[in-house]
Amino acid sequence: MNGFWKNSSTHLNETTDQTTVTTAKPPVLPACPETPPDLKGPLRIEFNFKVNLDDMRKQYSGTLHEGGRYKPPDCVSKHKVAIIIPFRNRNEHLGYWLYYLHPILIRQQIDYGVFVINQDGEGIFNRAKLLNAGYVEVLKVYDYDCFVFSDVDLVPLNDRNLYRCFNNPRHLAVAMDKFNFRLPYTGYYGGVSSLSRNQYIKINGFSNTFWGWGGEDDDIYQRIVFRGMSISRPDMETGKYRMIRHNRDVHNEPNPQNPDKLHHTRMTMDRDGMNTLKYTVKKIEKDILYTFITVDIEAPMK
Ligand code: UDH
Ligand code: MN
Repeated sequence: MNGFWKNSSTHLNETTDQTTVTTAKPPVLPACPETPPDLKGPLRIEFNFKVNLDDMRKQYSGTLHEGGRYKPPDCVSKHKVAIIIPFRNRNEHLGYWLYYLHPILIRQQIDYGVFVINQDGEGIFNRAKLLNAGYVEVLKVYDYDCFVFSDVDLVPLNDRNLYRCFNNPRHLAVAMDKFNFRLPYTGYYGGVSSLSRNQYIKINGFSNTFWGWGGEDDDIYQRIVFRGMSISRPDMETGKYRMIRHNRDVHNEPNPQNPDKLHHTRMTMDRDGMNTLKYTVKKIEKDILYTFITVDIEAPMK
């Protein structure tokens, strides 16, 4: 067990003739309610100010634990959730993400950690492979049973959109402002999604071979369907998101080979995924607000 007892403490028990030291048992906390009681519903989200991470570090020093981890203090959450963010060179977006998401996730009463998976080097970006590496790395930290995969630039507009796992793989970002708050197509699975450990294993994780922008989310969708699962989604009001405006990154151009690969998912998914994942951890940095894991995913230069 890797858990930490937030409330364990040592008491001095005074008796008349001697002082004895006993270790108090951790108090038995009730289970957290199925529906978190302090949710607000629709939220106001803006990206027109500067986030000060040092202020946030001070603000959260008594609430978050090293590495961006949290447990509700007065109830036991049954949702052990690793939030995994694919990343390279998006510090400003990460600031907003942390600023808005920590309070939301705390209100949702989940036992969570925030893990930023940073692609090392200047090679072509590979979102899905970073997510696979993140899955492996977070399980070395804690026995997470649920994985939320979130782009760094997506902030939910409603805190009733629960960052946890469901009976089927969940697609959370169903109504993004960039698609006029609509699902762009039925099989869309991009942006923010969640899978339980079993659901992830069932699909052999994600493909490692989608280099550059596009297609990897459709590949994941197909893996889910080919393994007989369906997609769970919040309603369109709850599933609203704002994406921070940005230009296309360097080394993440749309890859014309990616769409064609989708014809082969059924054939290749058993030999391209968590069972063939190869990467090296370069560095792990634990901040109070997040864990930052830099990985070398053997990216081609172009
Ligand atoms: N990401 C990075 N760094 C990169 C590339 C991608 O961190 O260099 C991550 C990040 O979490 C991002 C996610 O991968 O949110 C998805 O990449 P994206 O935001 O580029 O994907 P999106 O579909 O972009 O949002 C489409 C290109 C936008 C061009 C719009 C011009 N008007
Ligand atoms: Mn984006």
